Amino acid sequence: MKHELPKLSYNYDSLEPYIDAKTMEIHYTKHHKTYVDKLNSALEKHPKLQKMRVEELLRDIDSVPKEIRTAVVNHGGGHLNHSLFWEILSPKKQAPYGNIAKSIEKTFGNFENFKKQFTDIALSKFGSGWAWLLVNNKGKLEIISTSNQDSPLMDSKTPILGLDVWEHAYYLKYQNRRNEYVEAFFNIINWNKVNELFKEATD
Ligand code: MN3
Repeated sequence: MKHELPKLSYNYDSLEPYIDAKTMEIHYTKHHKTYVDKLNSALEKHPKLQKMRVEELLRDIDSVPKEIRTAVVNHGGGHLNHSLFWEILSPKKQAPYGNIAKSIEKTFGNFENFKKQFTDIALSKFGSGWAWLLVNNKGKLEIISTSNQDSPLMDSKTPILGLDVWEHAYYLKYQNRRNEYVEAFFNIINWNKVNELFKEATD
């Protein structure tokens, strides 16, 4: 079984003006595609691992053979992180609602505090990586960042909202203005999907 690029549920230009069509196209057809291809080639000689979901490989990364472990972390992580990212974006502006909205208020005081903490983490990530809202192993919401394509799953944490802060995610439109990109992100979050993932992670 080969891993595949997931279908997008919107067009490259659907997230304009917040994420431009050219960035979406390159990000999806080049960057994400390369993670998928390199994951498949890393698993080429490991038929047993080919049958596993990327989530399973990453949750138990220590049992992945040493000679392909780094490739699975980088390319498996890259594949999974981007697959989540596309899903939690929406062309239609939504306000946070439901259980996730309640839980954000409970954990961070109010939505503005959450947004500020998430933004601070996203802006202070040095170099390439991701900012996450996740459910930790105690079932609590937490904001963290990870480097490169490291997945929070390797640390037993389940991501429910993620923002790619690699320069390739925003440089064409925003150049060095990562702050404007992070601000824009809050206009295109698919809270419906985040609610779903929150439910799965806490069930
Ligand atoms: Mn990316």
